[in-house]
Amino acid sequence: MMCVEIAMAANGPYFCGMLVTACSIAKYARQDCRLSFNILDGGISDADIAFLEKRVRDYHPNSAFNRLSVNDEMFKGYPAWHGNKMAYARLLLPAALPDKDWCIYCDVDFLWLRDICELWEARNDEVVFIGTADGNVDTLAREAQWFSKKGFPFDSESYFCSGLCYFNLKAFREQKLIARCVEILVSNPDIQFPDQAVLNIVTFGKREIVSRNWQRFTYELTQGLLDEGCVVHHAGEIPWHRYPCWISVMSDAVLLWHRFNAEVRGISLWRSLRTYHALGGILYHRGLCWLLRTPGIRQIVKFGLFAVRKPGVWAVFEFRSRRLDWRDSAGISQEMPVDAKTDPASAFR
Ligand SMILES: [Mn+2]
Repeated sequence: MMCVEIAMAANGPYFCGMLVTACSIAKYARQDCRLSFNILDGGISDADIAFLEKRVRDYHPNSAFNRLSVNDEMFKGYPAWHGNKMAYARLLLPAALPDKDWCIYCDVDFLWLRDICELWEARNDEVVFIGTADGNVDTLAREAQWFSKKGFPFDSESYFCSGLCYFNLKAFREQKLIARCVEILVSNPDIQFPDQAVLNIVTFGKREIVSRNWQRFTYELTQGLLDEGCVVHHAGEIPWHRYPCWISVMSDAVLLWHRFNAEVRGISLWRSLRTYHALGGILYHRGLCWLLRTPGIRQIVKFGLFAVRKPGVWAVFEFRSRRLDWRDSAGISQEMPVDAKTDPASAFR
């Protein structure tokens, strides 16, 4: 039987993300394969791990768990990323899983709506790494500049986002690529996207790029993509994170995550939202999203902001509200087998 090796890393505050990511993998994976979850644990409680194992097995009984302890001390001397160093945990995988040849690593701000076994079958021993093109214009521009300043080769078509890393662990060990990553990290404290940049450097010319449906940023989501089946990455839009900024909107992609979280935890959608967000925050950020989708109000806000010479603020609004329409996303949620009494959708009906 095929056994899919999966790895994820989290500390206590990110456990809520890991739970949703792991359960979504389990839910959409076909049943005639084995799922092996390697949990890089930066401080998760035993009770949380037990709950995760139980819920994952409810979706996919043939699942196994391997808990590996990680701490920030291991990454001394590496530049910090958003205040913590758990992003580097993925660099431990070739050594932490010495008897495994391949492994799919993913961030814990993911929602899988596609069968991971299909990606597992894309293994290709000719390459050391499989990823998806990043495609974010801003990231590519910044990285192209930094790479050329440092003399590293760069190609925007194959520059990948490290939220999803499909490692050929055997090749990484044989070619000692992690040692090379560490060397680059320690000698370049001005690196902009630490783990992502070094992995792009050491795998250059030796990687395969697969369909971006294996990693779609929330701002790209459309009903068509959800129908095809894709993997959602909440980069820059963490569903359990409070963004205090007045121009933040609570997009439909965030509600989609909460809907799934509600299903996993057996609570209502509203309860899921309230666990992480203040009432005023929900009403304001969700209200803003709704207002900006109303064409007349859109025009007024746009006109007003241009009149006071703030086209940049308008651009941010437009970018953030250009996300999947809530009514369209009802299609996908109806496919989730949910008990009528715990149906998270009922909160908004
Ligand atoms: Mn992420």
